[in-house]
Amino acid sequence: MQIDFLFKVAHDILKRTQSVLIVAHKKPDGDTVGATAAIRSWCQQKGLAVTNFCNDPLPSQYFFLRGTEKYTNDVRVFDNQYDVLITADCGDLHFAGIHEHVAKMTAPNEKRRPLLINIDHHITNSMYGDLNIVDAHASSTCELLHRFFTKTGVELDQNMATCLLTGIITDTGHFSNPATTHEALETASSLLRQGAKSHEISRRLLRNKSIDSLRLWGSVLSRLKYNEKLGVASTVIFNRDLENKISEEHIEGVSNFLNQFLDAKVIMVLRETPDGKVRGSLRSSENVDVSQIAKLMGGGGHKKAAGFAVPGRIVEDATGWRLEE
Ligand SMILES: [Mn+2]
Repeated sequence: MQIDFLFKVAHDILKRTQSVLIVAHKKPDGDTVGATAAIRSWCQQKGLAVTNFCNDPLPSQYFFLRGTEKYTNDVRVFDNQYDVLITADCGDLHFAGIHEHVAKMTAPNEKRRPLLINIDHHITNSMYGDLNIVDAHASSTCELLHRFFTKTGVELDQNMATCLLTGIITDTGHFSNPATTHEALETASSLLRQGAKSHEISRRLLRNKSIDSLRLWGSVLSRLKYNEKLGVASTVIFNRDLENKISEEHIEGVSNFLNQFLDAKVIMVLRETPDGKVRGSLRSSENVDVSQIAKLMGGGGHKKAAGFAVPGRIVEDATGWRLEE
């Protein structure tokens, strides 16, 4: 099978590599963090010089995974030279937040050009790498990475197993959404055998809400609207909600939460951002391909989970929400 061949090529390349830059996507989630932290551990075991970059600071809930405190968002790391650049869980380089930096590194006549390995499971992946290890059937990048490690004979230590399980648990919504395939469960099971700390993951990812953030969730939930004809449930988060010491990371997960507890065809959470944009987060549990809706808005993602960002703000009217320039 082709992907096994790609695994072998990537493994051979990394055998001959001395320095690696590993990139997690903007607004990092458990899958991109788990995958990049596992790759970091493995590269360090092999004695490589490793740098981990993420455009946004990592939410502190991930600091239990080894090496995550070393991630940097200092773009000067792109001034250095690397043999290989690996992106994990990044559908495209804009989503990764490194489009301009990579364009510079790969400009014609540029001698620093690293080899770009793209490992991902987004159906909308733009295949931007020199090597594209992309499988849209995988529940998570971490599941795909586990296959890579298994097929190439890499032994996982307890930390690596915990990193990979974090990604699977995140992208399957704690084994509740349609990404919960038998492969996802088999991978999780084998990771548990390899020592992954599942209780610790649940504690760090779930039981981490403050009273203030739960109150905010309360007001966001109280704005829920339901369009019966379309089967769309929606709610909004305004910029003013985020005043008073509540940081962005506390409202992550509202759309997943609704998807878990509400029987609607499509769930849409619109959220104003401080830089004058509206970010849409779409989820579906039925046969609606929300990545198509996201694409119409200039975004992307998976069939069951997708998103977009457009300039503007949210205005409430009699029938629902409207986006205004
Ligand atoms: Mn993912």
